[in-house]
Amino acid sequence: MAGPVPIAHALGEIYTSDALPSQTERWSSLLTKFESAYGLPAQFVARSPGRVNIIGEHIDYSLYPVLPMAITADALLAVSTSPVTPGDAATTYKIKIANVQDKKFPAHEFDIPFDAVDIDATVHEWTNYFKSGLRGALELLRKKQADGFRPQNMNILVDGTVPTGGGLSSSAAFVTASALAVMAANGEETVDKTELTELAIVSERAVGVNSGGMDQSASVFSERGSALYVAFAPSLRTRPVQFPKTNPELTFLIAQSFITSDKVVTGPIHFNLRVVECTLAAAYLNAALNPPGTQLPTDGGPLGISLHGFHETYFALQEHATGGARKSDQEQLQELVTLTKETLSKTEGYTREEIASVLGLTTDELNAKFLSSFPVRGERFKLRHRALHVFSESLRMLQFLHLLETGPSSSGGDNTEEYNQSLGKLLDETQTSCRDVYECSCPEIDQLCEIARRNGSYGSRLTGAGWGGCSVHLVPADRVDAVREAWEREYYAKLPGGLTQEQKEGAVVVSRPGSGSALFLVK
Ligand code: NG1
Ligand code: MG
Repeated sequence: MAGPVPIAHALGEIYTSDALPSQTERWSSLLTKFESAYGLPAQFVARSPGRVNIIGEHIDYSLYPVLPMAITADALLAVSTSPVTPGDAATTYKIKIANVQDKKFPAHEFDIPFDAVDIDATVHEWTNYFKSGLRGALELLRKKQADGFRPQNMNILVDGTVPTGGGLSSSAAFVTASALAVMAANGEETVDKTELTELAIVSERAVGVNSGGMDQSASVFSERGSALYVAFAPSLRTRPVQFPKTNPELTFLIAQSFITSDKVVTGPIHFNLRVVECTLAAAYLNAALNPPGTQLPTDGGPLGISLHGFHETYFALQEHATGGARKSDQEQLQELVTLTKETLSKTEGYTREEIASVLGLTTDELNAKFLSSFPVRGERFKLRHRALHVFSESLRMLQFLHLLETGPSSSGGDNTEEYNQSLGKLLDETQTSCRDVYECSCPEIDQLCEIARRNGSYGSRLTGAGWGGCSVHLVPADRVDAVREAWEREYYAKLPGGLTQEQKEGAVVVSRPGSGSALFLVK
């Protein structure tokens, strides 16, 4: 599974039996447009899908495992390359990049110096995502290839179908497809999936978001027909997880709220602030509960240390001190919920001064260490709430995974209904925790969930970062139409301003788990 990204040697191979006819048209039209834009044919297409997270929300950047799956919507980059004119005079290479939606995403030409890719994260510009993939891929290429490595010029035409700002990770699809395209353009046609994912995780941070690693992993590693278990510590590990066959079949419905939440814009009060709060909670719990001077591992979290690192350290020290047996992961998480309630007692949150004094730092030192790499705004940091969400959500993720792996019990009678309800209950509990404890839902998402449950969904919740975006619902196949119709009547029809035809068509998707990143050579 950690193997290279597959290459199809003829473009025809992507038209598998379940590909929609519209996909065939889409690919042909991309290649035709490429030729008319650049006056020569594309040499290859890099593809990466969006993802929906099934369970494990806002815990990836605390380095706890998550369970997403790839969706069919994706980012495609059609590419042709040419070498930089030889000779010592050249100091730059040329990237021409355009998008099939050229009004929304205008074309650009960049002359980029050989040695550095400049990204201005303060400007909200679609090509920043390409550049972040470019920067990461070049770092890897420089390690792999001999001295004097010079990037190729590239002509690129992008076609993305993952809605932006919608919780389905258009950004990871675009960054991983971009990185893959740059690797291929520079002669690396088999790319190690772990390397590709890790570079995409780090490079997406260049766009100004404290990204976890779930999206990039799901985009790169997913396999058709399965969800993907992704663990981050001590290092990235993935494995496909099959859904049990039940009758009626269980489907995941994805519903857009059409409330756009853009992390780059609202990060300081939403996403990036949560990352900071979780990191501060880890530091605080460590100072309060571990012996003085205990250092947490810098384990790859966006700000160095993580709640997962605290978790591991705390129990390792406990086992060592008491000589006791290792508790199960579920027991440990339950204990952490209790400890958090006792230790982080202030429900109104903590000021910088209060946190600094527990950590034995000055406020300036605290700011420099935790509050300066990404802009955040906040007077009080709700460490109790954030830690409680992370530990309880990790517990729910493990319980959900366990249910999927054991399936409905075959011992005596049919308990499918009860089984489906147990899965759904965990999803509903995630939504409650996101709404009340992590405070990342919004009234519109809450409403979509409520409508769905009333019409036959077993469990409903937001997916992705929240504050708008998408929701995911576990619905038996025979209730899909009822849920859809209820949303149409009670939610979409009432949205102020109404929906465009395109929005109507994209509002609700029945998603099948799709396959991850791939490169297609054009013959
Ligand atoms: P979205 O907003 O769907 O891209 C974000 C993070 C994920 C994860 C989820 C919350 C980025 C690129 N993605 O997803 O890593 O933390 O929120 O579970 O920041
Ligand atoms: Mg994103």
